[in-house]
Amino acid sequence: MPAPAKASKNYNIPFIQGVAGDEFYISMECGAKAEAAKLGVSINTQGPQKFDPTLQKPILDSVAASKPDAIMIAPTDVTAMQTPLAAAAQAGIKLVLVDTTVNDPSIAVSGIASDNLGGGKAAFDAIKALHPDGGKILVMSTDPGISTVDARVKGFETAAAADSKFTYVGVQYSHNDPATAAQLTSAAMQKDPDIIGIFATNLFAAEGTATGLRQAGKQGAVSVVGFDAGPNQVKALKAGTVQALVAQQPAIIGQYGVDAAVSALEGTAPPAIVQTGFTVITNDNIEGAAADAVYKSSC
Ligand code: T6T
Repeated sequence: MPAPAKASKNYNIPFIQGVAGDEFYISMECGAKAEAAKLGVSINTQGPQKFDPTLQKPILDSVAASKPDAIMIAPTDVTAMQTPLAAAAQAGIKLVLVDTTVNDPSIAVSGIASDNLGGGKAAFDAIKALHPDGGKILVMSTDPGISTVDARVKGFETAAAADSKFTYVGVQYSHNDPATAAQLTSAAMQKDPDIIGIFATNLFAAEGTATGLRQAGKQGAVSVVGFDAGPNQVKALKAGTVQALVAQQPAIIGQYGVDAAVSALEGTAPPAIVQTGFTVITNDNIEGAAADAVYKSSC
C-alpha cells in the first residue's frame, strides 16, 4: 500500500468498528491513529455494542449526516450495510472498507482485509499437523453474511474436503457470543464425542469453544484452532486449551485504511483491494517470532 505524504489539510475520518471493545478492532484503531498522527488527519472511533447491522446502521447514518471527509468502516453484514453505505458514498463521502466488506464493494475507494480464505486453510493445516490420521472436525463461526468469517469457513471447508482422512461435521453459528459458542460446543460434543478438532473463526467463537470443551470434559482431548490473537486467546494457548491461533494484522489494516482514505481525498486512487497477511501462533513461537502478533487491549 503506497503511503501518502502529509495530508494537505486535517481531514475528518471517523472509524466505525464492527463491534466496540473487541481487541481486533482496538488494535486496528491503534494502527489507524498512529498513521493519522503521522499524516496530520483526525480519526474518531465508535462501534456498536454488538456485531449487528441493526445497531451499526444508525451509527453510520449519524456519522454520514455529520458530513465527514471519509469514513473507515468494518460493515457487519454483506447485504444489510450495502444500502446505507451506498447512500453515504452518494453524499460524496469517501468510504474505505476495513476487515469486512459488502456484496458490491464498488461504493468504496478501497477495501483492506486479511487473506481470510488462506487463513481458513491455514487453520485446517494446523489441525491436520496435530492429527495426521484425521477424524471428525467442526467449525464454530459467528453469523452467516459476514464476509470475513464466511471466507474463513470456506477456506477451511475446501481444504477439509480435499483430504479424505477428515470428516467435516459442519458449521455452527454462535452469533459472536462466547456463551452461545460454549453451549453449541458442548452439544456438538454430545452428538459427536469423537470430534478431534474445532476451528473457531474469530476471537469470541474461540473463547466460547474453549469454555464449551472444558464444560464437556474434553479440554485438551480436542484440538482448537482459533482465528485472532487477543490477550485472552494467548492465555488459552499457553494454558493448552487452544492449540493454535491465526493472528491477523489489525494495526496494519488500520494504517492502510487511513492511507487509502487520505490518498483518495488528495486525488490519487488507492488500490481497490489490499490483502494483508496472518501469522499462525503456537506455543513454539509465541515467546519468539510471533510475540508481536498479539492484539492490544488499548493503544
Ligand atoms: O476476526 C475479527 C474480524 O476479522 C471479524 O470480521 C469479526 O471478528 C473479529 O473482530 C474478532 O472478534
